[in-house]
Amino acid sequence: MKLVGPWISGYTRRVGITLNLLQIPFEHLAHHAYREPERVRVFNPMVRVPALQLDDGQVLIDSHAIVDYLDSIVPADQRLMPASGPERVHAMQLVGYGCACYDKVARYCDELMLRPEAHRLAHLQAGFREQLQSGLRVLEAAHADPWLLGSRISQADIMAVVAFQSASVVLPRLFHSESFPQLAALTQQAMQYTAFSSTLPDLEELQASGLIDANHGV
Ligand SMILES: N[C@@H](CCC(=O)N[C@@H](CS)C(=O)NCC(=O)O)C(=O)O
Repeated sequence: MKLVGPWISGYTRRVGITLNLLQIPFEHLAHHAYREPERVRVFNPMVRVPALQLDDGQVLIDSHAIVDYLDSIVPADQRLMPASGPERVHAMQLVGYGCACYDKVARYCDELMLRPEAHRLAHLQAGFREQLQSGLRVLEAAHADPWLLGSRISQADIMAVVAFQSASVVLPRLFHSESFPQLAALTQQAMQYTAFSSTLPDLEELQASGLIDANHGV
């Protein structure tokens, strides 16, 4: 399989962590949708990542569809989402908040990277920050013992960690271990796993994207 997209894309990172946790071998093509559109277009005419090319050449897009597919090809006891019932509903709620939070980080970043400062809308940026804070508070209140669904790691943990880490890099003064101690502890726990630590975007990648300056943080 080939996973297309850089780790700076939280949705690509979600798929990379999932592939790693499920021990599915893959080739990583870190093509960036904005910086290398022609390379991404080969896999997705909409020039969006992540895209996952299967060994038979078919391509799946959208992290939701991709992780659902990946769960379907591993034995039931390894899956990262509960199959049914109240546990699945709870997991879907948490994954929904994790994705929505990451979405706000991504939109905030798009504003920073793509729109010249003079044209940025302060109320839009403030709105993203408030929405992000509200969403992360929901995840902070979801008790992780040791993981959000209990004894086993799940998609809820993956997306909560991806969203919190991204928020704390982009807006470090708002999102840190004192304001969100539970999410910080969950992140620290997850980072013990190579699946998470090996997919962390490096500082140079973040600086090249214009998201953080040399002082690390905006
Ligand atoms: N719902 C999609 C969102 C994918 C997404 O927003 N990808 C971003 C990078 S994180 C991207 O490629 N943006 C370029 C674009 O959509 O034009 C998913 O879960 O995969």
